[in-house]
Amino acid sequence: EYGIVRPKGYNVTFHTNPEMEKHHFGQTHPMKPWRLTLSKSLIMSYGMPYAMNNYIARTATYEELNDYHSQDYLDYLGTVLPEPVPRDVDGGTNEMRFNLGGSDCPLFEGLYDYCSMSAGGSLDAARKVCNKESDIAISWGGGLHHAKKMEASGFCYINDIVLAILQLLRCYPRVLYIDIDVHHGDGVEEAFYSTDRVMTCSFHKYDPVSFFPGTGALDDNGPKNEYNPGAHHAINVPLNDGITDEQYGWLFENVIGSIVERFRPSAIALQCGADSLAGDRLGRFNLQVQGHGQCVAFCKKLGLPMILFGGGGYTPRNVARAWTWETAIALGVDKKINPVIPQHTPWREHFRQEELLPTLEQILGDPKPNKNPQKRILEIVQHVQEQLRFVQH
Ligand code: ZL4
Ligand code: CA
Ligand code: ZN
Repeated sequence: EYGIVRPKGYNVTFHTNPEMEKHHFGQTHPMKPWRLTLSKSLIMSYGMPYAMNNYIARTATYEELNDYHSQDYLDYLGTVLPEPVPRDVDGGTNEMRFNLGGSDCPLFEGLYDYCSMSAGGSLDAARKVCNKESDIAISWGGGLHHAKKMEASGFCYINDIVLAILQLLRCYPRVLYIDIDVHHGDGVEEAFYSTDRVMTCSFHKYDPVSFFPGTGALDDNGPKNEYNPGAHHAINVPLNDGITDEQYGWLFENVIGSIVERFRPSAIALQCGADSLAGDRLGRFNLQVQGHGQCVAFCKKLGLPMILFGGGGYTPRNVARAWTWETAIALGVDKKINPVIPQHTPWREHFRQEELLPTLEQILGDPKPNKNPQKRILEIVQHVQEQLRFVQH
């Protein structure tokens, strides 16, 4: 009666590399790879590994990274050392060229290994989905959506998502990329700006002046010219501080519902950045674990092969809660299928935060005033539907 039941005829694969989690960006840097360890131990404590196939991710090879990233960038990434001594003129120039070594993208011990493990997990996930060995493949160590072909950006050095989608395109005609990280998924959008085989859709806090990366306006829909098949294949949902589960869920279902109807994707890549949760150190939204997970549940119901990526998330206990809940959703949280996965957010054993309530309705952080008028929410859906009229298929 107890114990996790493996859903019949349905495979979830889980891709991690425990070595990745040991890397450090530096004492006070917000990106903490150990949040992956916290998430995994919570997932394990519910016995979820019994319900899925678990793989230690390979490290991606140079050639695999080179499927998107340029050789001179990779060569430099592979040789930089984290010593804080003054560099020669050449080294300094390359760091500027590739945006490496600043406070957002520091050079740390084992940087190249860290990057190839993150990419390895997402590539393994994509391959399992490609050869139909996996219905939902999970890579919580991936989701690094800001990295560019020749440049690091916003804590991201290698764009594992782009690499995984390139893999999916070998076996699926059309891929829908969805991004619920609080930041704009600019790197993935840029990579597929000129193809109609990938549609990208990011939901994010948008403020061109004061919120990173400053791109992703409602009318940023891909370069519009008659020679570009990728025009109208970038969808952006710019939001303001304090959006709630109700508003976000309504928007998500309308926007993604309309996209799926029009674009008819054959696979989904979903970036589940947990910095869109309330109480995140860098985030601005008011989403609860329930609302964040609802997006995963909605995508699962579409019945398409899917990869779940991690991403941002800077309050580790909340990251672990969300990704644990979303792993459970991938497995099917229906009590009849998985009687031991509780319908509430776990807390007691893992977080000694007495003030937090043990229910999903718990408030993860101080709620922010909601600066998203209902009128604007409707305007966004209307704009998206107008864009989609240009999309063939
Ligand atoms: C930090 O405390 O907005 C980095 C970054 C390092 C340690 C000590 C250095 C103190 C917040 C952020 C100086 C920090 C100055 N340390 C950081 C324009 C900025 C230039 C850099 O979730 N300063 C840049 C990037 C964003 C900027 C967000 C989200 C990734 C993802 C996917 C990337 N960059 C202003 C900030 C700290 C730091 C404290 C920080 N950086 C907050 N927001 C940014 O989408 C994984
Ligand atoms: Ca986003
Ligand atoms: Zn983010």
